[in-house]
Amino acid sequence: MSDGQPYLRPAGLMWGRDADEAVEAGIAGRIAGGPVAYSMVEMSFRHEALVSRTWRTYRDLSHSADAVIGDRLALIAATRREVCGLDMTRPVLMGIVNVTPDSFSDGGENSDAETAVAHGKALAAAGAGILDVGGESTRPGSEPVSAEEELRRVLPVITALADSGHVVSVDTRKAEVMRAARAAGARMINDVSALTFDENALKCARESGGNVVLMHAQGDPRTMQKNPSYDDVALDVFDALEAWLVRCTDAGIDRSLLAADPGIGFGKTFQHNLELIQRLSLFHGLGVPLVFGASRKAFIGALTGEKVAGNRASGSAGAALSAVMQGAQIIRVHDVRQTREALQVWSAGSDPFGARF
Ligand code: 8Y4
Repeated sequence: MSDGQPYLRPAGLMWGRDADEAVEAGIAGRIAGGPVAYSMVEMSFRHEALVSRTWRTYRDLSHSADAVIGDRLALIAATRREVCGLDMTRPVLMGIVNVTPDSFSDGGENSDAETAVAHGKALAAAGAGILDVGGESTRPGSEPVSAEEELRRVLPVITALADSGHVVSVDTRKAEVMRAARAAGARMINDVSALTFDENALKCARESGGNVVLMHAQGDPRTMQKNPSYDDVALDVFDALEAWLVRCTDAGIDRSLLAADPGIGFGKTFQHNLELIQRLSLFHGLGVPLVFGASRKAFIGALTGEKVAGNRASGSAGAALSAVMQGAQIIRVHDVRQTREALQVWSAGSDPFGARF
């Protein structure tokens, strides 16, 4: 959007009871049919590499005669379709199940798989609605693995968890892994390259007929943290996600099967990550469920001084809370129990007569 069209970011956010009452009073609009409402809108305009911003009340903007603005407000408002049979009008936790050698000590033949399955079941019991199973590390600087090795790691875990009735997503960039994972019972593809890494991924995702998470990354995991650069990080990520959504729908994937994720930490500096969190509600203008993953990432350690990733549960819960307050629908976390508890207590105080988490 370089031709003077505005980007609309819902602001002046309310959650739970205040949201209901402000919508009822006609001074706020609901986001995605969910627990959040907004009373103000920040409008951003691009001028080459520069951005100007201005503020409107929701009330004023909702009476705009401009069709572009009306269309964008409608995308923000529309109730999202279910994802893997899960209602998107309340936040869902996606529990992380890593099946990489660095995530478990290698004992015997199947010990990695058995440990991962047990871990996944514990995350589901702790409150995860989706289990995200991945066999390739995409940490900054990590090396790619072969499809054979990735399949060897994730397939037994996906099969066991899906057969036990859990909703499983597969975290992969490879079409071959997507196809086999779907056949083994995975209901969603979570691709940190937004179906751009593997030339067969787009076709494979369409044929699978399942949900797909398109995550934004600048560069590939090996080099992405070298020198991340944007004109305006939130607007640039928005445009990239919009372009990838169009690429998917052009390839025949139903838009209601797609979700979008700004990709915290993937080709972003510390400052970029914070700005993406601050402006997260912008991405509701894409009209699809938002996935958000900040769990244990380096910027949390930088903020709290906690160098050990496994000790970042409370800091990560703070990030999750920020995302849920802004209406993000799916929160990808390692520490499901701690995140669920933090959100439960906070949401009860925001919604004393309801239960929207
Ligand atoms: C410690 C632990 C430090 C983990 C860094 C990390 C996302 C994702 C990843 C995300 C979606 C990670 C697969 C990176 N992050 N998928 N995957 N969104 N949709 N790093 O943010 O967890 S892996």
